[in-house]
Amino acid sequence: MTLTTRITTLLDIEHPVIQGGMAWTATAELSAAVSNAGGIGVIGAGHMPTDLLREQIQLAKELTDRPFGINLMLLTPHIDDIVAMVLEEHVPMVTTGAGNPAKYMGPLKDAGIIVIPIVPSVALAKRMESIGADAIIGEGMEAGGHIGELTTMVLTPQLVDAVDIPVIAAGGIADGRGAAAAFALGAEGVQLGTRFMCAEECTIHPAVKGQVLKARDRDTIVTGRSTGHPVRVLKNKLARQIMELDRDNRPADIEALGAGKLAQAMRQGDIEMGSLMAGQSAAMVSCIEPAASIVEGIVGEAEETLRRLGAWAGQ
Ligand code: TUI
Repeated sequence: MTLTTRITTLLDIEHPVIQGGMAWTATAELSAAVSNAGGIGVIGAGHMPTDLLREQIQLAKELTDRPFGINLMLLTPHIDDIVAMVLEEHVPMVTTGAGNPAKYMGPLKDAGIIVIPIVPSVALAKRMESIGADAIIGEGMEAGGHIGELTTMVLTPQLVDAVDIPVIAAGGIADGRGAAAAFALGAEGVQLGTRFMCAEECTIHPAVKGQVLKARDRDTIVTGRSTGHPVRVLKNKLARQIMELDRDNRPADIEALGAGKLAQAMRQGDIEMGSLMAGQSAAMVSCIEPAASIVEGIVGEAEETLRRLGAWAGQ
């Protein structure tokens, strides 16, 4: 069995497995490794300076001949510069997060770039289809980082019913069983972020990988609801401080306290006062292994699950 879908055809990849474009986490090394394994890696732009991101793109091009992507984080103040650079670099694909990418759709499409917006709702998905998105990623609130309000289980089938372009499911998927479930809901691809944090090629600080490996079912929390940009993180001292500010409805203080904290965790390894963005599926990540093993494991387990269900239903 091979999991061939409109997503594998669109992106010219072997497996419908997308690695989430996590800021300060999904670097060129990780993304190239996922692409080389037959999925597609996505470098997280986040708030990264434009020149540094350009170097990451150039490094990814050296490390893989296969397609890879960039995630554009639309809340970053210098997003116009980043998009201009991405157009120059002829990146094969972009995903967008944390906003509406309408302003950039025309230029990106004109440059021949495949555009896949991440959406938390049906309304935004329909809008993205109407302005020319090639596919959409529906991200449930099980995911790490900035999230919407719906779960993957209810968002995915509604997106599949609402649009004709292919839907990729994200949020809460960490293995082949989750991928098979997403395919059952009508998704044609899956995006995983948290699971890839513990890939060998992921360059985040080992202390953060340790926290993901240690995480249990209730170890994430959604902080910053009062800011209008809720963020799921692993519980730590910073998360507790932000929760207190949330309770006192002090969004400006949360923005100030949160500034730079993602890099502080992922690059410097500050697991107490850094922002440990990760999804609920952290509890399902149990070892550090090469990205290729992760991709192959997910695909193999998804195929096995689908075969088992097929045999069961056929009885
Ligand atoms: O973007 C993400 N995850 C992220 S971005 C990020 S950086 C950040 N840090 C602090 C506060 C806010 C952001 C960390 N993690 N995932 C994709 C995603 N996009 N999830 C939800 C959305 C989204 C939300 C609203 C997409 C569009 C949207 O549209 C609102 C509108 O303008 O219509």
